[in-house]
Amino acid sequence: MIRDPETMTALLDTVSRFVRERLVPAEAVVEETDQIPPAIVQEMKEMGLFGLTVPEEYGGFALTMEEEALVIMELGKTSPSFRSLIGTSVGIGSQGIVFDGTPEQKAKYLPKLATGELIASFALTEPDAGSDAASLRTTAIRGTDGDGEHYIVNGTKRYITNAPQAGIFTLMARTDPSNKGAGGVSAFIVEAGTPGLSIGKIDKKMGQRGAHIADVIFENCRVPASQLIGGKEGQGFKTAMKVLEKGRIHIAALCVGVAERMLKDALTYAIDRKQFGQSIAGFQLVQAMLADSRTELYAARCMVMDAARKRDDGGEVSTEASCCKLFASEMCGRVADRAVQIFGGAGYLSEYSIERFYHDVRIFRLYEGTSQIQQIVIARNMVREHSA
Ligand code: COS
Repeated sequence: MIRDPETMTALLDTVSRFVRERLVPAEAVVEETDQIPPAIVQEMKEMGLFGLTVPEEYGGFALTMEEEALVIMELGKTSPSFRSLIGTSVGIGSQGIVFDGTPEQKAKYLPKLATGELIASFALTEPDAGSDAASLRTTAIRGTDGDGEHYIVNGTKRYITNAPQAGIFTLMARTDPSNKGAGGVSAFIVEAGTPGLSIGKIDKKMGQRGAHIADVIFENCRVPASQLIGGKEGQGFKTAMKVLEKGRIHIAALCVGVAERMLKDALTYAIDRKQFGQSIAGFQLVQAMLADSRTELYAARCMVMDAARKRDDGGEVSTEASCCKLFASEMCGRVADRAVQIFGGAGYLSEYSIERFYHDVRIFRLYEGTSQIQQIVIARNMVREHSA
């Protein structure tokens, strides 16, 4: 749903210009320094990009899913590290509060998230709980002392995007150790700097330099009871699943954006590059790679827009979100591979951006649910719907 086409066009133009004029020229610097230049982060804040999904009453743009997907596609046309900082905060990091937070929690955190004063992070995965998220072992045990009701949190979260930058973490922890399943899990807002919370070293990874992940370690970390999202125990896994469901459409939109950029670069290269006395874009075997990429990209874009509109209309989109994430992330991997092939030897050199994108996009098939998890969600829903 696009609420106001004129405002939306203006926003997309602004983001598109920012990507072209500020982010694309800074891609190499991010790669070299493993850091998004602070001046660019400041500009992102001033543009309101950290408030894309925050409700208007808390200072955000309150974008619909369709609008968010369009903005993320634009932001995808550059190094995905830029999107990682913004997207994790406006996406999985903050949406638990938007969906299920109490009015007090929303009033306290959402305005600061909207301005980017606070960056949000999502702490679900653990060393032994990845795809099987409900088996998480981090505990949050309720108690009372002279300072009131609180939870004592112990455990380690792994691969946590934005951990070093985060001002708050949406934490999933087990409040009922006797319940080893999803029903024993609750969600919390934990502020960075809370005694007992520490951040591990920044992990070295395959791509997306400048987007940082690290362990988040809780050692007898005392979290006030008021930080329990929604004020109800046992709801945390559902909050996480709702957040991830929306996140999967967001990531699929990102895959579309990045694939568009890679295909544009590959097409430009194919037209410029001369072999056997002509532009290689004139050779049918190269044309096949361009055409297959364009076709799959079109399909992914249509899927994302359809799922986003369905969600905006209040529809149940668990299956569609997983279909989008599965298809778009796999498509993006294929487009990256073909783009390297079109660039030939140049595609293997760091000098050309395609080498960087090839590494950057590999994570799309892994995070926010692997391709195999998406297949499981889709098939399970099919069986459930058939039985009903
Ligand atoms: N929206 C709302 N509730 C949902 C939901 C959704 N999209 N998906 C599941 N739930 C609810 C279920 O309805 C169920 O509630 P009830 O017990 O009241 O029926 C509860 O959550 C548990 O669901 P389920 O039984 O399906 O849980 P499983 O342990 O079988 O796990 C998968 C389901 C595998 C789909 C889940 O663990 C998953 O998504 N894993 C991947 C995690 C992931 O994406 N990690 C990336 C980390 S973030 S980068």
